[in-house]
Amino acid sequence: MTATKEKPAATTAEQTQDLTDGFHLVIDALKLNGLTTIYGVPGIPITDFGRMAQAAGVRVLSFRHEQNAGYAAAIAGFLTKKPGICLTVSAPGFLNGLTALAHATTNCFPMILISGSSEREIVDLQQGDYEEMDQLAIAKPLCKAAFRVLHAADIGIGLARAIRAALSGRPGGVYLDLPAKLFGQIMNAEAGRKSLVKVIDAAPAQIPAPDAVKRALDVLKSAKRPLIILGKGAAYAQADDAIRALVENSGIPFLPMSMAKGLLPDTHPQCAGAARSTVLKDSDVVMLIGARLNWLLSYGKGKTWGDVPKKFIQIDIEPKEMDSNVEIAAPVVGDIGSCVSALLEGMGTKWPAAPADWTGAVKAKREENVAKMAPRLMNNNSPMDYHGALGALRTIIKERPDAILVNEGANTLDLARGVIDMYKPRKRLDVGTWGVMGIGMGSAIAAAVETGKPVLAVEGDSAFGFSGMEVETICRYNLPVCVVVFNNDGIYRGTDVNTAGSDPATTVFVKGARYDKMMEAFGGVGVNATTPDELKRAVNEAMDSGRPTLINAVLDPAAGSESGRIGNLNPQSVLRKK
Ligand code: OXT
Ligand code: ADP
Ligand code: MG
Repeated sequence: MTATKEKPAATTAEQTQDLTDGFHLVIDALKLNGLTTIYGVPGIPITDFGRMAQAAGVRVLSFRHEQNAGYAAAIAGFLTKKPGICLTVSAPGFLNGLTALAHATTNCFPMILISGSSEREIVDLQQGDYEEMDQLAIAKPLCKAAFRVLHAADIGIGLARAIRAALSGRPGGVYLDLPAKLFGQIMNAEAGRKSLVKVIDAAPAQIPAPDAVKRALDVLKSAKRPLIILGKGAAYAQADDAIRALVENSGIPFLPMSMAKGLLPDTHPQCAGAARSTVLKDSDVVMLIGARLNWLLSYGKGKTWGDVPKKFIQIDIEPKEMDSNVEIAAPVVGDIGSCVSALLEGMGTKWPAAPADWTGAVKAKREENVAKMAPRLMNNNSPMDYHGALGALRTIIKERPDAILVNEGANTLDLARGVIDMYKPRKRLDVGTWGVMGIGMGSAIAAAVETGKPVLAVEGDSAFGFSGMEVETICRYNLPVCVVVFNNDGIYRGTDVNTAGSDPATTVFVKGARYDKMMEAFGGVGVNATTPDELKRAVNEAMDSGRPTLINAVLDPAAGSESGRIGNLNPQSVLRKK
């Protein structure tokens, strides 16, 4: 790469011909590794970097807040198996991006937060630099790895280390600290080119030990009531055909975790999503594929799991995950594609079908629950309740299985998860392991950018508020995103009253707010929908047109319960006056 006029240190024509600089080396290193989309917010010291990257053919999406850019990068990592790149300015921008980096790490999504930073000499002596902060030290405990590059000649290695750390083993978030001075450093262009590293085989196959595979098959064979739980690690692995073959060849009921919905269709005859409590309680052997026994699975013990003694088989790339909560009878450590293929091979063609009394019982429970819910989805009430509104959206996803569903909120999340069937892998993106409000618009933007598919974002009104300003970003890039805000005037409900004073209760918002006007303010389409029929019509129009749309879905403020389906996690005070 030859230097261009942006390079401040290059002064003569002779010098510029064979020089490069930090700006260009970072761009070239990203491109060399196929990382051609950046989500970020510009400012000192990375404004010019964004311009130059754009000029060099990198897609640079500018957000209104780094946290949303970070959530976009995190979910881009999940969708593509390449690290999503988030670019921030120093201290405050870096901190804004850090929540998303921690979220990516917690969820095992590969992401690299690249942040400009202030000058080491001044920061380390705490002499009060512009946006002074020891960013590397702060990032370290919140991500999988953190690196700083001080010399232009090390940019290639720095980025290679970041990519490998993000992708290999259990994926996660990586921090890359680039001090302002680095960008302007110049070096010989040829030497610069040679210093870049194309990362070969960043996530090498990790083949499970044959003993481990045999042990797992022995345990599985002994089962009378086997269950397969699919987690978002299984969705991330993109081993869709092998997983489907494992499920179908064994005939075992499967339970998808939230973001694994659609790996096999929720309408698949073996899907036990609608018989969740039954299969958790009554199963005797449980095979976890890319799912952890954390809070979302009640740690693998207690009331949720009932009295039937369980044996667990766990497939995971992270050896330390085994026995983290309960004993794992058959750990299978490796990447999901390799592990599932090895299991399939071991099962051969004569694997006994799962016991019919068990599969029959699961089917009966599922059908009972589906039948129980069906009439609630058909109402056309105004104001809407959750089931009426979700009944309309469920049909839309059924008719448009390629669309990506983004979902956050409390009731809006928990009820949509159950009501809206998914049909294809990696089409449901939500709050993840931490239950984060605010992933909505970042996820929607990245989903549209990375896949080119239409996106339906179903948002609680509180959840939407965390990233709502990004509707401008959606309009600016003219993305095919339809946002539906389930507006029940508040967090969980809009009916709380503060009996102790004139301030509103802590969980309620302005009554009758019109979120649709926000989208109109930026040239998108805004619709106020008061019935499920109106909602359905408006969403279909948005999905057909591909125009940025926000539908304010007017829900009954009394609809919803405290914390959705996880109200039990709220601590109770015996002293609280009712
Ligand atoms: O088997 P049983 O009988 O048990 O029945 C189950 C299934 O079998 C059945 N089912 C079905 N039946 C029929 N048909 C079908 N198709 C079907 N499918 C399933 O239904 C039941 C339930 O099934 P499910 O859902 O699978 O099972 P369950 O028991 O719920 O599973 C347990 C869990 C734990 C796995 C599941 O509940 C789960 O995944 N939960 C995730 C919960 C979560 O993460 N919530 C988000 C956090 S809540 C809270 O923290 C909020 N905050 C605070 C805050 C946060 N989070 N973040 C930040 C940055 N700041 C603050 C805030 C501010 S939520 C929130 C805003 C809320 O307000 P909004 O306005 O946004 O939202 P609204 O509430 O809508 O107003
Ligand atoms: P869920 O919330 O859906 O239950 P979790 O986030 O708890 O899922 O678990 C995902 C698991 O998947 C993590 O333990 C992670 O190590 C594992 N994982 C991620 N990618 C792979 C992969 N390619 N191969 C094997 N395991 C993986
Ligand atoms: Mg709400």
